[in-house]
Amino acid sequence: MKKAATQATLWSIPIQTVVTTLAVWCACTYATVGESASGTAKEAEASGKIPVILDTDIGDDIDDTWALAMLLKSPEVDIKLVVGDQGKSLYRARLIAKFLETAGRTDVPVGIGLDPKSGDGPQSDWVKGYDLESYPGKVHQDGVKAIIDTIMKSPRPVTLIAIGPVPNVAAALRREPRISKRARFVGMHGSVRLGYGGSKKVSAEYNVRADAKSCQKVFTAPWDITITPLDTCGLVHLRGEKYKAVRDSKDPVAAALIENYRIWSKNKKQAESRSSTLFDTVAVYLAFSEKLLLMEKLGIRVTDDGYTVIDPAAKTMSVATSWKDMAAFEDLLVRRVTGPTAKP
Ligand SMILES: [Ca+2]
Repeated sequence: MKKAATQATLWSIPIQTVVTTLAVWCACTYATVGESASGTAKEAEASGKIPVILDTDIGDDIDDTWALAMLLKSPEVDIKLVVGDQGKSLYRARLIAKFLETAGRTDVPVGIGLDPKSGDGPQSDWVKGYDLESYPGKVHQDGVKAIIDTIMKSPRPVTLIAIGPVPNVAAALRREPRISKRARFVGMHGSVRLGYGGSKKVSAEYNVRADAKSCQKVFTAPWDITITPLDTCGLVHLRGEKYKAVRDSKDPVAAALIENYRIWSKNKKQAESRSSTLFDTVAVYLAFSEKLLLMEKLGIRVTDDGYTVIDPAAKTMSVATSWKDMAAFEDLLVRRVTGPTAKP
């Protein structure tokens, strides 16, 4: 714990310098884009879309599949890459690729995360017989390199959305520390004042606890960090008419999502009446808006056993600590998931 606090203190010294550097870099980048941009950059600027990378442990909890569906339906973002994280990398890459293909978005590259071991999980029946080599788009064998290259080559700052443990992101920072000056980090991580299920007892939240060392690396890097801890993301479910609207939607992405949920769910009855907790969808929302949430600037320190502790000496980040309007978020989620897939 002491070590983490020391690291945070060390980082706190150059933060002003980093902020200034980032501001100058952004200004320069936008000037370059405005003056002599390529067609692609010009289009991106004209559309105003936010370049994003999704780093996901899709294939364990089902909420990542909901998050990917929401991301694909969000016109505010330009999806540059989706990478599987935290082991089982081929299983995760196949899930991502088949889901993107279902959405008609094979323009989106897929990255294979670290530790390319075999192994599968509760959605493996959905990708049974699916060959990753048949994916018409780009598949990066080295997902960490793909994260680095995507960020370093982007003419605009990239938003890196992480919705699982973060070994890929920590490895990317070790290989190329400059990514922290060209990207901002948005994560579903931690438990600040509430634990699982709205409990008053904080938890060592899974995405942090599963690889606390990597989370410490990511949470002390000199980039802009925004997180949704359990305090907000741990409260989101769809029930009643809201859930039925997704369950009965004829949209191919919504249908694939529900098919995955039925395969994943141990409680078949539940899959017909309500969603599980949809933690990761809130991180997707924070990539393009904060309107429905109360955001606080807090110093957050990650302990070795996976807790996220408020510590004024630690790096300050934007933390979604409570909802202004969770019902409006649920309505938006339903509209997005059942609505049209966003165009590239
Ligand atoms: Ca996840």
